[in-house]
Amino acid sequence: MLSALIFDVDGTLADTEHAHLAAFNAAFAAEGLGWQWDVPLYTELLTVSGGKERIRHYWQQVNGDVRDIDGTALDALIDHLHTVKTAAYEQAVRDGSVRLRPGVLELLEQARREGLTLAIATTTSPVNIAALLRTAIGPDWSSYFAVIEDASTAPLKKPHPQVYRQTLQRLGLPAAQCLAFEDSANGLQSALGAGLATIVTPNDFTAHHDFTGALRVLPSLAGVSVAQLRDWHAQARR
Ligand code: XBP
Ligand code: MG
Repeated sequence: MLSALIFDVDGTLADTEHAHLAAFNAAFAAEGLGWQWDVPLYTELLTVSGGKERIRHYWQQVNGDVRDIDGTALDALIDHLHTVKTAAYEQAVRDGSVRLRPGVLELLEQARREGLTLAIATTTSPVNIAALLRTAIGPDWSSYFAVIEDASTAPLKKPHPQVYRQTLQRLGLPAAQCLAFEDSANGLQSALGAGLATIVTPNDFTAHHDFTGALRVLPSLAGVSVAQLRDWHAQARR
């Protein structure tokens, strides 16, 4: 029996990564770092989940073995850059620069009407979720989701399964009664690691990823009904 749908945020509920990329670059410019990430580089960097982890990964790439600042100074720089970036991203989302992907809102609404439980399992920051969904769904957006696990509650980032395991634990449901929705290989591995059948809707940043193990790989959730999900879920359980 299908009881709950668990959604990733970035790239799945909405194509957010272009806005994240612009926000990272705005933060680097504001700090005079002379860093400018382009789409090909960001596509690579997205294999590192988590904005802070991504900045640290890039710092180590460009600084190689140079240890010109000690660990605490680097931590402080990364935290500051990420704070500036998150504020820039929030503003961009508030300005309406990010839309939910096709079929997402319809599916969320239909799932609620049919009594399915909804949850979020993401590596992004909580402020980003609120900014995106307040704009896309409205002020009552959080009432849609029984459980939200994010970067503030699950520090081990995807592909680690922690965020999905904690979501299932808080839902009080076995993985077998749920479906996960993801856009990336890291996300798929994280959901599979928690035992979840997973539907993948790739985007421009992740179309080339390996989605072996996905229950379905779809261009989007447009036209996907709860009945269809129940059918796919039942097939997966056979
Ligand atoms: C995608 C991520 C996040 C975003 C940036 O999250 O890995 O790091 O790219 O957001 P999801 P932060 O699990 O929703 O696909 O800078 O807040 O990390
Ligand atoms: Mg994602």
